[in-house]
Parts: sequence; C-alpha cells; structure tokens
Amino acid sequence: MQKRLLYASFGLLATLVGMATGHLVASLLNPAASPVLAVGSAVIDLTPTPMKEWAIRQFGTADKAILIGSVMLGVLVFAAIAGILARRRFALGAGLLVVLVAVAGTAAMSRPAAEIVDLVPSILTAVAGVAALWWLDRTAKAAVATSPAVGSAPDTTSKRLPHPMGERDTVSSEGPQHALSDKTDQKASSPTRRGVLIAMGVLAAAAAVMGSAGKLIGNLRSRPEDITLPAAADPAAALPKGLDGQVKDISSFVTSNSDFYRVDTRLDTPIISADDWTLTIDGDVDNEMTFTFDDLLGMDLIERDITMTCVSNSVGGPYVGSARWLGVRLQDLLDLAGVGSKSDQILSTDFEGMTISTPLDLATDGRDAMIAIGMNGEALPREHGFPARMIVPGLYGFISATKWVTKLTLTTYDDAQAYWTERDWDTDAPIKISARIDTPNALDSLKAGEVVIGGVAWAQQKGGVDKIEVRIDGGPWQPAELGPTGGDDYWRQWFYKWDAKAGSRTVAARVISGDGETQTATAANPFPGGSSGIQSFLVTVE
Ligand SMILES: Nc1nc2c(c(=O)[nH]1)N[C@H]1C(S)=C(S)[C@@H](COP(=O)(O)O)O[C@H]1N2
Ligand SMILES: [Mo]
Repeated sequence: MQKRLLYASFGLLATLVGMATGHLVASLLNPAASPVLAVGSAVIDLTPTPMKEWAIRQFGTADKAILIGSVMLGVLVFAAIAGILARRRFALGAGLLVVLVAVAGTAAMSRPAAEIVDLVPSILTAVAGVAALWWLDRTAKAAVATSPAVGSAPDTTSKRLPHPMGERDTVSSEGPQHALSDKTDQKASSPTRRGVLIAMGVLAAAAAVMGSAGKLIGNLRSRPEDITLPAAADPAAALPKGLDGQVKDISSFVTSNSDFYRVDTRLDTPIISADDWTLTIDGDVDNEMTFTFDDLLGMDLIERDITMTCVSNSVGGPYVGSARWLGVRLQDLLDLAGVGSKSDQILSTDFEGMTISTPLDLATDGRDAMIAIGMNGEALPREHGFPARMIVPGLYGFISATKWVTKLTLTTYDDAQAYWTERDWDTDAPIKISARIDTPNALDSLKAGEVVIGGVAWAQQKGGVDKIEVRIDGGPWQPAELGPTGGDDYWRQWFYKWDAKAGSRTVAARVISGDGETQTATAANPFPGGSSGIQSFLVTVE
C-alpha cells in the first residue's frame, strides 16, 4: 500500500518535471507551444458556450483558474496511475505518460498558428518525464534490493522505503554495511533509501526552478515598461476630475490599468516582443501592407477616452472599464492599404491565430476606431494586448477589441468566420446602454436617513449618458445627479441622495442616452448579443 503511494508520487513528480521542462523550452521557442497551456486552451475552445457562460457567472474572472485547476487535477490522477503502473512494469507506466503528453502535443499542434517546432516542447516533456520516472524507479528498486527485508512480508519491505516525514527504520539490518552503520547513524544505514529521497528532492527542485525560469525568461524578453510613447497628434481634452472622493464607493472615473477587467480565451499572458511584432493588412485591399511597431509610433496618433464593455457582462456586472487610449486611427491604416468594394467585415487575427470579426461599415463610419498602443499614458499592459490591439467605441469587445493583433483581413462574413461567430454569438453587436449601481450593494443593511446611491452608466455611440434615474420600491423614476462628462464614448458617474425609511426596500437605476433611448426593462442574457434589463435589488433599512 505504502509502496503504491510512493510510486504514485513518483508518477506525479515525473509529470511535474516533464511539464516544467516543456514549459521552459516553450518559453524559449514559442510560449504558446507549452503542452500545459495547449491542453488548457483546447479545453477552453471546446467548452460549449452555455457552459462557458455558466462558468463566468459562477466564478467570474476565476473561471479559467477553475477550469485549468480541474484539467490539472485530471492530469495528476493519470500521472499517479502511471507511477503505480511503473512499479510492476516500467514500460506500462512510461507508456501512459507518453500518451498523456501525446494528447498535449496534439493540442499544441492543432492551434491555428502551429509550426513543426512547436512539437519540441512536447517531445522534451515526454523525454524528461520518462527519464525522471526511470531514475526514481531505478533508485527505489536499488533500495529494495539492498534491503534486508526483501523476500519477507511485502509490508515490511515497504516500510524500508523513504517516508515523507523521514521516519526511521525499525527493522535492524542484517547486511554487513548496514550492521556497521546502524551503530552510528540510523539514516545512513540505508544509503539507497536516502538515494530515493535525494532523487525526489533533486527532481522537485528541478521542476520548481524550471517552472520559474520559464516565467522569468518571458518577462525579460521585451518589456512594455521600456517603451516611451510619443505624444498624440490629436490629443484628448483634459478629463474632468469626476466624482472620485466625493461619492464613497463608486467606480473611479478612470479605470487604472491594474483594475481594468480582463476577458479573453487565454490561460497565459502572451509575451510578445514589440521588435518582432508586425501588423499586416491583407485580403480585399489594393496593396497588402505590413507595419512594424516603429511604423505605428511614427504615424499620427489619436488619443481618446473610451469605455469598453464585454458582451458577457450581466446587468450590474464588472466587465466594463474606462481608459484613455492612444493609437493610430484604423481608417488611416485602411486608407493606406486601399479597401476594395467586396468586403463587409474586418477579420482581425491575433499573434496566435485567434480571430475576431468587426462589421466594416461600423468600424469605418467615422467613430474613433484605432489600433491602440497606449492605455492611460503607458504602453499597453501585456494582459491588455501588448504591443497593439484594436479599440472600436460602441462595439462589444468580442467583435472589436482584438488584443495582440497581427493581421486585419478585409473579407466577407460569407467567406470567413471568427472565433465567436463559429460559436453562434452575434456578428453585429453594439453595446447596450446600461446603468450600474456601485453602492449600496444588494442585501446591504443600511441606517435610516440619508443614503447615497451611486454608480456609473454608459451609452457609447448613442449620444452618451444624458440622464440617470433612480427608483425606490417601484415608485416614480427620480432624476439622479450626474458627474462631469468625458465624452459620448465614455461612462458617466452618478449619485442620488435617498432619504431611506426603515423596512425592506428595492433600489433600481436606469440610463437615458443622448439619442433619447431609455434603458429597457426587458431582460436578456449575455448570449448572443449582450445582456439587457434594469439592475434592481433589495436592501434592508433599519
Ligand atoms: N486576442 C484576443 N483578443 C481579445 C479577446 C480574446 O479572447 N483574444 N477577447 C475579447 C473580449 S471578449 C473582450 S471583452 C476584450 C477585453 O479586453 P480587456 O481584457 O483588455 O479588458 O478583449 C477582446 N479581445
Ligand atoms: Mo467580451
């Protein structure tokens, strides 16, 4: 029994060593070819939309951590089984490890941008894993062979194997070396047993070192912090101060880069060097063009305050953020390439082949669509698309905000499908107007008297936020006070001073856009074109 546990831990350790090796090698060759990430990404891509929606609702941004956690758990169960099998028949255990890696390798090779070198991390994962298992097995079998208890009860034998807590042998040795050393040091009495412990320690340390080296190498490759952005040729007007500090607990007028929500299909943070990066415009164009990062820095840059929203945001949800973006006008780039007459979509592709499609007419109707390289005065953070991403005001991120973008293909919806289009999300998805209550929270207990209700609201490309109204207990809609405006594509803070009376109270808020649209009460789920309805919840006033 104990022996089986030991071999299970051999399987786990060998697998961790293999994964760390593969991850490290991938960080040198191509971070996306890491077998661990490849399996995770494949699982994300294959998860049906309703399940993804459910996971996002249940776990929020932890959805992927939970997903990868479950995948890891599954892998480790197989790893333990491989270890146990290896005890009786090494080839069987090693074979199972190789099968596990083969699955990961297949996942790595089925990525759209996969190249033959992407097999290398998987191959080395298998080699390192099998080698580690072989070493552990050999060391342990040597320990058993020299153990005096061999041939007697198997249980006693297993006691002679290393114990995680370093428990000492109770059976005294009959062998000459053992008899000798027994008198001096119990532990040294079993050099081979110690060998197993050392082997395990060495391998665990190797896995840890390789795992962190992979991360370190990635971070050193190219750093957004080292980039100095030029000033905009067309700068944004100074943003007013907003209600920050005046209304307790409402969202800041500007979302800091570190607080900005992140939504994408990735498990890792891509490490792309701005020096290697290029953006190609192809498809239905007069001249196919390729721009380097320096090319973009040398062009006229615009600076705009824009509120981004994710289609997966439910009413009152967290997937919305507001920042100052710096970039090259999309129209300028398209003009250089010369767009033909056949296309109706811009199919943008990220560095790894993930695609997003944007309706061409909307992206080129005069709104401030751009290829952004700056966010709140800094180069884009890696999480948000370094070195460049697309930003189109008024469209949900999944049809417009391609991060790590490397290609814009002018094509048609008939000819090419993007990632979410294939998963039945809408292709034409303007952001729905919405008000969010930041304070108080649902089910809060409040003291009777003045309570400040506050939040943010947005109506990008719909004339901006014109009015916010608050309703208590289904009564009449009351006007709220508005914070200053940051432009029609930017959210607006608001608050309402409420004279709260004791009892159970329902609080609700809605926005009315500059175009005269009132936020609908009709509830819709995020899938397929964005959530709608009015945020409304209970609080207790005492
Ligand atoms: N390459 C790539 N770009 C992407 C995505 C993605 O999965 N991959 N997700 C999109 C979605 S759904 C949204 S809402 C925005 C989110 O951008 P953020 O993470 O910077 O907030 O990025 C968009 N761009
Ligand atoms: Mo999104």
